[in-house]
Amino acid sequence: MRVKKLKHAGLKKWVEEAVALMTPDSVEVCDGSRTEYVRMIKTLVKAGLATPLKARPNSYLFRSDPSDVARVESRTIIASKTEIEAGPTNHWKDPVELKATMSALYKGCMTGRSMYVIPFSMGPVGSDIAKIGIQITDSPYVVANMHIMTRVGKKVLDVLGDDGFFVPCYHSIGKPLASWDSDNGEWPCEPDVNKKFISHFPDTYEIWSYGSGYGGNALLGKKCLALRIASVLARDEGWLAEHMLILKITNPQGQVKYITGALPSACGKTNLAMLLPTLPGWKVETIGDDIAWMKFGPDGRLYAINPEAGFFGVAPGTSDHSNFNAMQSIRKNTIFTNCGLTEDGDIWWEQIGHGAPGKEIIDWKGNKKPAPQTDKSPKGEEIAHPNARFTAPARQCPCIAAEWEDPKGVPISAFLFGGRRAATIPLVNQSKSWVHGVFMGSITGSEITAAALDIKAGTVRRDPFAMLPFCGYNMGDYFGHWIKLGKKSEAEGHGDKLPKIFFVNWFRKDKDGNFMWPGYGENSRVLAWMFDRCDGKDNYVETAIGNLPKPGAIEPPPGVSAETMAQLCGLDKAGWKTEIADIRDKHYAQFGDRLPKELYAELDAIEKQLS
Ligand code: SAT
Ligand code: MN
Repeated sequence: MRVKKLKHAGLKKWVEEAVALMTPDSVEVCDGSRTEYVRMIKTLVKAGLATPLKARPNSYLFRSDPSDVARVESRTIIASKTEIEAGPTNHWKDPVELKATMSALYKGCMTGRSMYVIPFSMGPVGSDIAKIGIQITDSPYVVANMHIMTRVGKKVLDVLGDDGFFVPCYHSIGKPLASWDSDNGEWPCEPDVNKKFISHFPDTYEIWSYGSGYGGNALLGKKCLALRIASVLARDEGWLAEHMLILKITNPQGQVKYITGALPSACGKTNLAMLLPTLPGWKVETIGDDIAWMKFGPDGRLYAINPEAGFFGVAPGTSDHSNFNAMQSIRKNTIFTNCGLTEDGDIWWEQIGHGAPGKEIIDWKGNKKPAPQTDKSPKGEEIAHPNARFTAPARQCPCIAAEWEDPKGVPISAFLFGGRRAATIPLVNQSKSWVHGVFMGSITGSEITAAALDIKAGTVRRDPFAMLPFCGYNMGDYFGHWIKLGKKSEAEGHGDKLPKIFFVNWFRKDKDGNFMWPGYGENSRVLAWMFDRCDGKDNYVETAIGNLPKPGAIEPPPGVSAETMAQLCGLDKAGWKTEIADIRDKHYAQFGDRLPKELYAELDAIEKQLS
């Protein structure tokens, strides 16, 4: 479609301004069709950027530039009017200055390339909870990925109408081409990190990204729109935009509940969303693996949608053992980035569960290496980049729930938070109240050292609500927003319908440094306990830190003794005293008077009960 044909005057003007600034050779409005996808891929194969995979139908491997392999948090900016609005956990720049700097970079940046205008919906098209974004990009790789990760095309423009709201998203890889040139197999980007910008303008709900073609830097629907800008929209409009998986759980009696969960990276969030329960008769299905948008319904319950349409998952570590359903999801129609390429035309990565076939393999940098016999590589010599990714349609997941695209969303019974904590934090703990649950979310974090005997208080990297790099405004205010929503629901007489809140920790270690809990499918035992808690079952003991499982309430998995269970589910008073001090002095202190007083009250109350 041509820009001239755009019905939305604001959109048309915005695109025309971008064209004048970025001077692409041609412009096209994307329709989201299969033909368009195929055309993007053909362009990418011709430019030497995509390798078709013999072993997987309609699947392609890309290798990015070594300077462009992950989100760049140091260049991710929240450009609110004042620095305090961005808060202590974000990078801030003055919006006027930043726009001037970036406009200079955008000038002529698409010369020699096509500009694609991508109308996309985050969430089922037309859902009350969904939002529309329009991304301008010069990367066909981004277009193809957006086709998988979001809903793209004319139907989105139809919903937008001639005056609907959209989040404008500028994106350029920052690599103009001479008219006679092509990418010649070299991933185009701006290699100078100081010229990369992932900018957010929360006051005008705008996103401007420059210099990177990778992941969250470039697929602007995901972290930029669905979390950073959406968290601001959610604050302004009274809902929640969260870095949470959404799962459906069915008990042996056929009763269903929906749970959302926030875990920092490297805690197995995608694995949990696609878990295969070991508990007989229980079933887990997936609604989403990364982001949840939640709004209160007229009945006072909180309804969640998955704003995404695909999985952008970390490849290394994914195997039939760790995540069978993810492995099934990526058998076809999948884009792989920075994985190894085997002699038989398949992808390979560390901890995929087997060595690589044949004699040689091509690593993520394009170099030939001996094919690994096992699925491990020495650190620094990985075949796949540690942040190698797969982009796969969610509908290909064998355990995707039938209602995953229901525009109404699914009613949420529980939230869970968690982190990687070798000591102190119990296997599962239920909050005593909404505010106590917000407290739990606010102290979420993981240990930064894996060395078992080296764990001291203060080595925890707090990642509140797993939102640290994804909150579009002051995180103290964000905690306040959570508290406010709970209070409003209680004031309206719906307090009993608020989701119950839990904190989990699958990663406790014993004194020899061994994991005490087997994790993976056995986590279904913990989900089952939570399920019963939501129904008010008397399966808990009240303690200073929250409601812990009654002895025997969670049947130990094979190989876990009753003593270990008692330790996993017990209250470590001394550990918690240190924890409380760490939260007060190192974590909460940074937010100054923006930290809601209710959270200090929770801290004081726990401290008092512990002494
Ligand atoms: O690259 S993304 O931001 O989409 C994924 C991640 O870092 O969590
Ligand atoms: Mn994520």
